[in-house]
Formats: sequence, C-alpha cells, structure tokens
Amino acid sequence: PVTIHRGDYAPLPWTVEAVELRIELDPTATRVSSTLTCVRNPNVEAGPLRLFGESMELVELRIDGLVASTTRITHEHGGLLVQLDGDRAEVSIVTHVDPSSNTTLSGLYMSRGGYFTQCEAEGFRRITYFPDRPDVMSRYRVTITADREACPVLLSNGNLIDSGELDDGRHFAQWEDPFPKPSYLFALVAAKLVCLERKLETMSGREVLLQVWVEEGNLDRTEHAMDSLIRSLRWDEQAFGLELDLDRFMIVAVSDFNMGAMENKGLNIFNAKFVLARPDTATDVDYERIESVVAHEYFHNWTGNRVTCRDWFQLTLKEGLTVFRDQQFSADMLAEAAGEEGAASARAVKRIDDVKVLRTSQFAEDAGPMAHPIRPESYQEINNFYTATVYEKGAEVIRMLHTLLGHEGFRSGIDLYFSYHDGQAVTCDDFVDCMAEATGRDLEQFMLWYSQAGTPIVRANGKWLAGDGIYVLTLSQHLPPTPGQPEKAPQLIPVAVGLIDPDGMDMPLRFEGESHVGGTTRVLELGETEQTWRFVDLPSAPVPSLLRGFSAPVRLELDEDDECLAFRMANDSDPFNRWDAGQRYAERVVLSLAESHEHGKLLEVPAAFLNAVRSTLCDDSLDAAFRAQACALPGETYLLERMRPADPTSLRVAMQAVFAAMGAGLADVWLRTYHDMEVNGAYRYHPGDAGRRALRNLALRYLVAGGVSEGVSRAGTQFEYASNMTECFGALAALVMSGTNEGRDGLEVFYSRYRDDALVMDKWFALQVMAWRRDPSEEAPVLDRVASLLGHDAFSMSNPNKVYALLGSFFRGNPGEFHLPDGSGYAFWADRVIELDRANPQVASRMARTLENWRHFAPHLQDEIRSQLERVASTDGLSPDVSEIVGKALA
Ligand code: B3K
Ligand code: ZN
Repeated sequence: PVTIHRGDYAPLPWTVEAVELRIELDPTATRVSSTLTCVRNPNVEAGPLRLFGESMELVELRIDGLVASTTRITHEHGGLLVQLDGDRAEVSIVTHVDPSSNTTLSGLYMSRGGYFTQCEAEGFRRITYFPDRPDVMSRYRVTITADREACPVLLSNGNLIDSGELDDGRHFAQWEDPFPKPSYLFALVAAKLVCLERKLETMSGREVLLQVWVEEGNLDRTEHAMDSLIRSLRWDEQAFGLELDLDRFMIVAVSDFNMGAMENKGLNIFNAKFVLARPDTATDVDYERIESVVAHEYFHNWTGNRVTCRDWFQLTLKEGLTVFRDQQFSADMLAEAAGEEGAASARAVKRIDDVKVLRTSQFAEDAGPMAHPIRPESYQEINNFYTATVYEKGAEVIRMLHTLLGHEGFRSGIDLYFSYHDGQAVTCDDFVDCMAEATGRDLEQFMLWYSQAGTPIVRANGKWLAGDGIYVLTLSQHLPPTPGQPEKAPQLIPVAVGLIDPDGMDMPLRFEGESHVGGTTRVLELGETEQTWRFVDLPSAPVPSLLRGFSAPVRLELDEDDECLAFRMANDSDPFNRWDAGQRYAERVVLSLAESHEHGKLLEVPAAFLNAVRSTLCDDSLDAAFRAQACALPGETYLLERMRPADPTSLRVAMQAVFAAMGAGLADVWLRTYHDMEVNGAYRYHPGDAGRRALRNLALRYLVAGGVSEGVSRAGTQFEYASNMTECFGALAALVMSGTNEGRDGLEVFYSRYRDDALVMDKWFALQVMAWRRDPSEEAPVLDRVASLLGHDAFSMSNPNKVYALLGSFFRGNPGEFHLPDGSGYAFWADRVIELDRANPQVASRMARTLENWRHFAPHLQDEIRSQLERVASTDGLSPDVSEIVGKALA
C-alpha cells in the first residue's frame, strides 16, 4: 500500500479553468466527453498535465483538437501525464464507463434504475480523466442525455440553461454552475423522480427555488426535509450573514448511498434515510437527524464549497467547522422551541447528545491503531479518514476557539476568513490565522490541537484551606502516546469551572489578586503541564464542578466519592455536568458489578445509586428530555472502552443486573412517569413532545427489563395502539431488548406491517440483532439470527443501509453477543468483511473498523480476533481501504 504524506503537497503545474462535460447515459456503456480548458500555473516549475483516472476505458484524447500522439502521454498507476506546450491548451477526452456494474457507489453508479454520482473524495476520476484534487477549481457546463422514459429528470449543479428532445426516445438537459468548484463537488442525477418545491426570498431579496426530489411514492415524506432546509437557510443568514448564492438549491434522496449525504454545489445528494419522514415511519430521533444533516450539507455551501480545502489533509477545515455550525443550529432550534425558560436545558440536551457521540466513537478512535490528529499527517486511503476525529473532535476544536475568543471574536474571525479566502482552496492554518488576526490573539500553541493525536487526560486536585477561605485547584494534563507520536507537548485547554456551596448554590468566583468577583463559571486556560489557581473569599468548602459544558475534548479525572457524585447529580447548576455526574456514578456501579461477576460474587446494585436516580426522575423542575438523558445508563459500547481488559460477557451480565434493579426497584416512579408523560393529540415533531416520548420509552425499557408485568403490558398496549413510529418502535424495542416472548411476537407483527418499507425494515433488522438474551444458557446466540437474516428477502448486501442496520448494529451495538467466547462471531465478521470488500470497499472498511480496538480485550478474545484479522489481511486483492485498517490494527 502507498502512503501519502501531508508534507508532500505541491501545487500542480497545470490547472483547469473550465470544464465542458457531455454525459450520454447508458446502463453499461455511458460515454463521457469532456473538454478541459487547461492553464499553466505560473508559480510552479513546468511539468505535464496530471490526469487521474480509474476503472474506465479511455477512448480518445485530443490536444487542441488533434488526437494526441502517444509520445505525449505517459500512463502511470492511477492516471496519465500529458505533455502540453505554451500557457493554455484545450484537452478533450472521451471515456466509457459502466455504471450498472459499479458496486462501489463511488463515481457514477445506478440505484433503482436511476443514475447518481458520488465524487468526494476521489470519485470524479472514475467518471473521466481529470486533475481530481480539491485545489483545482473550475467552471462546469454539463450536458446530460438519457432515455426519457427511464430517466425523465436530469439534474446537475447550478442553473438549467437548456433542455429538449432527442431521437430514439432520448432527451437532454444542460446545466451551468456559475461558481468555480473542485471536481469532488460535481454531481449528476438522472432518474424517475418527483419533487416538492418552495420559492423563497433570501435576505438580499433574491428569489430562490428550493426542491426536494424523491421517488414518486415518497412525496408525502418530504415536508420535514424542506422545512429543515428553509430553517437552515434563515439561520445562516441570521447567525453568520451568509446567503444562498444560487437561484436553485436541490436535495435528492437516493436509496443506495455509502454515507449520510453529500454537499455537491446546489445539488445535495442524500441517503434517503436523512430525507424521508412521516410520523408513522420515522421516529423523533430520525426527525432530529434529518434536520441536522440537511443543515450540515446546506452550511457546507459556504464552509466547504465557497471556501474549500487545498488538499484532503485539511478535511477538518470544512468538516469540523460545518459540524460545529450544525450543532449550533440544532441547539438554537431546540432553544427556540423550548421558549425562554427552557432554553438553557434544551441546549444542554443537544450538548449531551453530541458529547455522547464524541466520547463513544472519537475517544475510542484516539485509543486505538487509527488514532490521528484532526489534521492527519498521512493516509493510505482518504476515505478511511472521514472519521469521528476529523468531524466530531474537529468540531470540538472549533468550539474551543469559540470559547477562547468569545462569540464576537469568533464571528469577526469568520468574517475575515471569507473576506480573504472566498473562492479559494485553503488550509487549516489559513483559518486559524484569520481567528488570530481578527482578535489579536496568539494561537500558536492552540495549533497543537491540529497536529497531536490522542485524548488529553486532565487530572484535577483541590485543596480547601479552611482558615483562609481559599480553594486551591491544581490541574495537570497528560497526552498519551499514539501511533507515530510517542511524545507530546502540553496543549491549550479551556476548562470551565464552577464551585458549589453545601446548599447546592454556585459560589461567586474571585481569583487571588483580582479586585472583583467574575461570575460563577470561569474559563481557566490550562497551557502548562501543571497549573494552580487560587479562589478566595469562600465562606465554606466548595464542591468543584469542572469542565462545565464539556469545554474541551478531554478525559477529566477527579477523585469524587459516591456522595459527591450524587450531590452534583442533584445540584450542579450546569446541566451538562449534572448529567455527567450521574453518568460517572452509573459507570462506577456497572463496572464494579462486572468485576464482582468476574470474581464469582453476588451482584448487588447499591441502594444509594437507585435513590439518586429516583430523585432525578422525580425532579419536576427538570424537563423530560433532560430527565431521559440523566436516567439512562451510559451505553454499553462506551463502558466497554472504559473497561480494561474489556470483557463483554461480564459487562453484559452487569448491565442486565443494573437494568433489572433500576426497573424493579423504581417501578413505582417509572409507572407514574409513564402515566404523567403521555402526549395527547396528533403527532407533531416538537422537541417538548419528543422529550416526553423519550422518557416514556425509557420507562418501558426499564420496566420490562425489571420484569415488571404492568410494564410489559403497557409496552404491549403502546406497541399495538401507537399512532406514530416513535411510540410504536419504543415499545417494541423495550420488549425485544429484554428478550421477551412479547418482543418476538411483536417483531412478526412489525414485519407484516412494514415489510414494503425499506427504511422501516432497517429498524427491524437493527433492533433484533441488538437484542440481549434473557437466559444465554437456554437461548440460541443472536449470531445465529444475524446469520439467518442475511438470507432474508428484505436484506441485501449491496445496500449500505441494510449492511449498517444488520451487521453494523450487531458488530458495534451488541458486544455481549458479538464477542462470543468461542470466537464464532469473529469468524463470521471476517467472512463478511471479505465478502463486502469485493463489492464495496468503503462499506467493508467501516465494518472492518469494528474490531480495531481488539487489543483492549481480555487475552482469550485477543487470540481469536488476531487470527481473523490475519485472515482478512492475507486475502488476495484486498482493497486499500480494508488493507489500511487491518494492517494498522495488526501493526
Ligand atoms: N462531505 C461528505 C462526506 C463524503 C465522504 C466521502 N467518503 C458529507 C459531509 O460531510 O457532509
Ligand atoms: Zn460535512
């Protein structure tokens, strides 16, 4: 495998000013004719035009109209070098591609009879030969021809400038994109689709046309995506002064798609699951995800498209920033819906959701063989680097800038960024330089967040000097070694701190030497290996509340006893930390039970813990969404990473015990909560209602786990009479997760109701493979069910959503069943990875990653996993995608 290094970047000697594309679509022999206006780059040493190309047939290449002599063309691995003379040249290329057999879903491919493209990161080179790099920005004019019957709708980026009939039942459309763009933002759609459309006036008074394109039967599921798009448009105008720059903006839903969605200029292509929603088919969580993905892709129009990345190492420049923007947007939407009083809590609920993702996926990534800085130093396959680190940690890095510079400072930095770099392909340094210049702040040390991998550990120690009324807080930081980075320098870590008095109230904070009190939450800037702060004038010993709002992506270590955690669970004024205190408490309880199990001891859930949960659950001053988060146990996948060595079987036993104790021990309050939180009236997607439904579904989950018969019957009734998917699926999940007979029957009913609905079938697959066995000695392992579902009519290995639902959910979401002591789960895993890799390396690679942290497991499991990793690694013809993952895992 070839490794590409960040330091090797060099601009190309030739770039492309304009592209004229003619694409004659045909299932097996699509003809692509492209004419490139090539321009010599005056600042670069002379050299040939570099054209990347893969998996297609080169039919013809002309230079300034004449067929190029073979002496001018050098074929090299992955493309061509073409000798050009002078400063400008017109290069025309004809290629043939076969979309019907393109199972990679990268480049031009077919889905349900239609044609779609996916070009990020390097898919354009599978359509035509091109200098397929993000630093080559060109103007595109595109003519598409296709069979009118099969593909009545022909779309590409920008504006429609011409269309009409052709012979033989074909027709054409011509599109022109007024903005220069890198090839990864090119898109084409040709299919049988219908659309929902709206006209809107932008902030400067321009009329724009918004469209959501879907297959005919799905028009009644497009409204939410459209509303989300309109809200995104308005938010970017208000929050950042950024306006839609095109006359037309389109979203297209496609059933076969490798990831979530793609921000192609003016023509966003979406995985159907992030577009389609109707109350009876989509849950509250689906509605929320759709809103944020629509927003994310829309926001890329400025952060990503108008200003793009110079090279793929800079990916976080657009992704971290755009995730930060979509997170802020969602928080604002939730706060708006909650009204003034509930706004802070609503924002915290969003923050908690985001941090859960970060701590589960990104912290795990940082602790394994794929650990990399948000700006990686090298890669073998760029598609492997669309990671939680680049996206989620990248967003945390932007959030820290926002915290350090303040809202105004941050905003002036962004304004400067657009004023300097609009229309350019730039680097992360360019971005941070703008932040520094706009605010006058030195951000040199901050740049370490871009170059050092790993999750910093911040250790806190407090000392109370009773006689002086002083609290001395010492913070130290340590960044563990990661592959290729044995030693690290201290980073700049903003730590938001509050001190709580014995009555649970925040104390006013003043540092020694300060003349005034500066509020009740202060941001400490930890930049050294160890630093100390002295808080003065305190009337009594405080309880520290550190890293409020999760002000930095670090692991915080602090010695707190159970009482202290329960106290903060009940009193911390920072809702994030209130939740976090409960999670720390729960983690302690579950992991100590797992240890008890390993030592053959009896499992007892401490009454004090149950009481703490009871108080939270009964606290009516807390809104429902927050209570649902605060009373939920940490995810099993997260806890497994916290357990060393990781033993999924004993963790599962402990989880079962805690679930059961929380259900049975708190049955009265769960039943009351279930009753009190009922939502009446027709379904609407509203965060307030969603919070109540979430809390009710959580109640069912615990009650069923606790074997509370009234809970089981409530769940049965809710499943039967639910008027929306959130309630229907929540009840079914409660029954299935605990391995009840009612759950098994429910799955049958659910199947017969929704068998024709692909997206709902994904839920059906995912749920049953995540189920826990009630009695493992009596029941067949879930693995048997996963294996047999591979042959189910509704399943398909070539549809990524199906693979993620069935295999992804099992490998990642059901560790207690996947990691069977006899290793049979791993052999199954290896077979699937090898099978998938032959058709779709990107999907295979994602599945391969589910075992990368194998060295954290107990030794007997490690041996089994290693032999399967080795089996995959030695497979002939392995893709660079999977080979990079297993190679690094075994290194
Ligand atoms: N930029 C795309 C991701 C492309 C992934 C390519 N393997 C979606 C997004 O982040 O918005
Ligand atoms: Zn993105």
